[in-house]
Amino acid sequence: MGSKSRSRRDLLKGGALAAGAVAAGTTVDSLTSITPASAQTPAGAAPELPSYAANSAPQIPVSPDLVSYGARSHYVKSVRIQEDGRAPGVLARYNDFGLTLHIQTPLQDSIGTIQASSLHYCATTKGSFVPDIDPDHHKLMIDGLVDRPRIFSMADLKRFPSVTRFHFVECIANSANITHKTVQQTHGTCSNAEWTGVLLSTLLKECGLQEKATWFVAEGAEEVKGASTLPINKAMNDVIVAYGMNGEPLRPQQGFPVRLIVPGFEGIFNIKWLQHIKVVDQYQLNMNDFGHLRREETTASLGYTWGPKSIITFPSGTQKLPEHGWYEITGLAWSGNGAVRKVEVSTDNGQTWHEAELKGIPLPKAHTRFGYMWKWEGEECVIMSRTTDETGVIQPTRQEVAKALGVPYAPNFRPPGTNNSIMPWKIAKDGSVSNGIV
Ligand SMILES: Nc1nc2c(c(=O)[nH]1)N[C@H]1C(S)=C(S)[C@@H](COP(=O)(O)O)O[C@H]1N2
Ligand SMILES: [Mo]
Repeated sequence: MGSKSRSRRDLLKGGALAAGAVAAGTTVDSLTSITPASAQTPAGAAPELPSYAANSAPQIPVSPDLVSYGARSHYVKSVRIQEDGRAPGVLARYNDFGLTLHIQTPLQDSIGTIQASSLHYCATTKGSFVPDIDPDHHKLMIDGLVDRPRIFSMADLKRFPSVTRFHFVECIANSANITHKTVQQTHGTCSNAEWTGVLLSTLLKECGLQEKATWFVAEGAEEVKGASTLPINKAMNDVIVAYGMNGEPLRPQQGFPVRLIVPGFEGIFNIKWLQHIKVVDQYQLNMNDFGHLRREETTASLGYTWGPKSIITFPSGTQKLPEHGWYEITGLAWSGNGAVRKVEVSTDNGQTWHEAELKGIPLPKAHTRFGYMWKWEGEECVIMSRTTDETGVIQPTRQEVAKALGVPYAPNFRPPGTNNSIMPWKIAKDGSVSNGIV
């Protein structure tokens, strides 16, 4: 090794790499130990970097389409998939993409915390077609137990003070297919985005909420009118009537032109193509409530919130570690109770836990990316992560959930409501990763 490359190594050792590793609670011996052999510059040799000079190498032609609306590189292949049925390989109820059903986001390829709008998961409870709504003609009616029933146009909604917040949306069906192979199949019915809109509390104050109000029913504009009943205190807390997503209007599959974002609650409450909000004084069973949620009024709203949850996205099911050495175990953590306080990673099947580095400031009811630097020596092992949220609640193991419910534990155990249990991934001696439950 020439002195030039050694000094570069020392610089990196004392600098960015070492700092990152210390934050993650590990030590890095040298650059060689963390950098794959294939990525190192041979000593003394001038680096050969490909050139993309005009006329001599591939170029992306500038088309009017690319001028008006950009596109990702054709080298990037990550795509959503239609959710499998409960048995692997069996497609869920509606197998026509014209009818939206459960479409899962490719979490294994996710970067950072925001899901690109084109890759956001998508769910429609009763398999209706996506309505093609002209925003200039769309109306949102608020009536029921209010002093001044109102009908708002999209332009009306945009005249109120707006909020812009990051929140996850997660279908109750997420983690239902917990024994499937990939993280997209087991956890891909959850995404995080930046939502912009007006707080529902602002609109309800405008309409004059009456004292008897205890619940509200929110209804979509589509054929089957997805509707849910929600507690009025949630409406007055942090529910958003959202028209913006990731810097542009909502996508049709996400409820264009306007939807509810109900932070931390089960996905089904985030009513898309929002058309009608009726304020009422008793719990009502609607299309989405019936057969999906607990039907007993006093306990109904208690089970609406997602507990602390996390999932390792790399390395995850069907991926492969190419060689021994350093890797960043990374994934997403969130909680419907508030912000993530701590994420821990175990590489020995839950016997010992190490605090992971949180990437950025954890936001309430939103995804937080975590990372943990780990040196894999080729041993067979089980890796997993767990979240503690700001209320102090810790993500449970699957066995703990079964015990709390008083049912015997089996690998295919599925809790009846929200499933926020710890997900293990198994790493074999050859580096291949598989579902750690089965
Ligand atoms: N109008 C309407 N809103 C709806 C639904 C629906 O079927 N109709 N599905 C709900 C369900 S089950 C979920 S999980 C979320 C999914 O939101 P997304 O498709 O933007 O990911 O929307 C909810 N909002
Ligand atoms: Mo859902």
